[in-house]
Amino acid sequence: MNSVSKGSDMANSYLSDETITRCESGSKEEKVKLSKDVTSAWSDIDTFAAAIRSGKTSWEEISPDDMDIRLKWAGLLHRRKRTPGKFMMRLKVPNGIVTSEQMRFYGESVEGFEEDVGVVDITTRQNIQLRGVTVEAASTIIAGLHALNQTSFHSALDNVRNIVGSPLAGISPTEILNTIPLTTKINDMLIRSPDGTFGNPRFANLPRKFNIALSGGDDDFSHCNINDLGFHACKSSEGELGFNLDVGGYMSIKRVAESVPLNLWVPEESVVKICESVLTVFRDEGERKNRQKARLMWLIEEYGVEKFTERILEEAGGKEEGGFKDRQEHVIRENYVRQEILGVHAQDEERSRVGLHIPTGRLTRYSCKAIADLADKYSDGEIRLTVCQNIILPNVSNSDLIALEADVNLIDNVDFSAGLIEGNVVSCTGAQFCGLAMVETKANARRVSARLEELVTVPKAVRMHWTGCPNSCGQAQCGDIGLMGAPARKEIDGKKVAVPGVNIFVGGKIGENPFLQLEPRIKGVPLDGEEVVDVLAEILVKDFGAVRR
Ligand code: SRM
Ligand code: SF4
Repeated sequence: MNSVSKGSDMANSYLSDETITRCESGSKEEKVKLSKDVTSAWSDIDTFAAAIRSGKTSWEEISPDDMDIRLKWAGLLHRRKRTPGKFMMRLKVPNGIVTSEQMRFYGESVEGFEEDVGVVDITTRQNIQLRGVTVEAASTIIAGLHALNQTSFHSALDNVRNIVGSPLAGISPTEILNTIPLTTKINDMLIRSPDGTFGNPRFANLPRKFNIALSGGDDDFSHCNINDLGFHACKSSEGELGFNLDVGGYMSIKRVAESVPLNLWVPEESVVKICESVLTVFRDEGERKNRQKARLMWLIEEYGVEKFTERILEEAGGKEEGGFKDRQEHVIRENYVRQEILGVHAQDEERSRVGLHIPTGRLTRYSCKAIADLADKYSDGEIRLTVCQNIILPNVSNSDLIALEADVNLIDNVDFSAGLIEGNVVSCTGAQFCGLAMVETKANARRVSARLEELVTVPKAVRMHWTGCPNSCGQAQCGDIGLMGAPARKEIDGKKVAVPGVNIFVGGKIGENPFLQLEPRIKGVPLDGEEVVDVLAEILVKDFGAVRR
């Protein structure tokens, strides 16, 4: 498997001759990936930056294969269509744990850029993206991240995306297992080279992106069902800690698939091993030609669930060897109620965790600094990101809560409390920066949710997920209400004209017993003006017990 004969470099040495042959006749992306070492992106960025700084070249002269594809290996996604010459830099933040120092650094990193382009986003994978980044700035930012024990490597192109864990890990009274040490170990296995530095080519060239999520308790804040690997915490019948494993969940234009359960329970100490094993099988056997069929689910279906389980156990050294067992029964506790993230909640007798609302996950250079200051003052410098694009400050002394609220109220775009509609909006990037978007999302999400708060009151939180196109980065199918960018028509001056619109999904569920709503209830609702607001208000009244104000 580790033959080096065809691959002329370290990265390709992890691909077998057979895989390299398949890549050679594979998709355009496979050829671009194969034509230069994975590790090149990690050093090219310094070379390009130095050349631009010294005036020897400009970003326009960098080859599009490097600029638009290979630099993604370093977490740099060129926004050629929306902000030419500027990157979005995606980081890796396992389990969404950020220090105040790192948060301050994010804000400082975008300081030199134009104000509306140089922003920072919390993503739907509990992660951070910096925007407006130029080639010259990128290499300095990467060095700064590395000095803070963080990286942007391995966050885009065909590798494992941010490892999602429970945002209440270690502080939830109902937790079965703390996901933080495990998300860190998986992340380290993936991105650190044997000498501990960032960048390890071993799983950097997969057939396609790969998502891993670990859930530490019944709430499943991590959305295991839409990840390629979803680990659900569950004690074995002997009381050992571990996880039942679900596989193959994903969303795309071509297909949205809920993960399928394996008859497999993984002890805590074999989690990294089973990740390595699945990734090895996926890397070596996954589809390399048709990118629409290159997600893990297609390989599982080729094998059949049982044979796939046998194959990954074989790769992991055997069932007994790793302490693996058949799937263990997990009974959800009686009167289970999913815990709330936003707001103030008891952590222990003296301390609280405080969930702060960040509208659509958008942070400015100012709010990054202000949040870092809050964390230093109130939460031992710790900040936790959530897949709902909000933050949690843990460990806040109960006697500090009033002062914290007063401080938060001074910060723009950070809310101590938010409405049941506005507080539960999730939104993908949309047309402001994303070249694939059919519509603008974040601004619309804010405008529409604010209007809805004016029009109706709802008895409980309603989760609205906005996504600018069917790739569903904003996970529309999971939302109580999902809005997906789509074509629409509107009568203007007596004529029907094409306008940006949304398809509206109703009834997705998260947590235990999740449900993906695959079919939109209403299609092609124009996004500008009041029509979309009226349609949503009607849905809120009919399906969610809303009352008109
Ligand atoms: Fe995504 C592609 C943004 C979570 C499915 N996604 C993209 C690109 C890179 C397209 C592009 O080049 O412009 C978007 C970058 C826009 C930008 O400038 O930010 C993009 N995806 C995002 C983020 C930032 C949305 C957000 O605002 O939070 C999320 C970043 C997560 C992270 O930190 O890594 C994001 N994307 C998701 C999710 C949700 C999840 O992981 O839970 C999904 C569905 C789950 C999945 O992947 O199975 C998702 N994104 C996609 C797809 C469809 C994948 C496929 O198999 O076809 C694409 C298209 C692609 O990869 O070719 C895509
Ligand atoms: Fe871009 Fe579409 Fe993903 Fe939104 S859902 S970030 S528009 S690719």
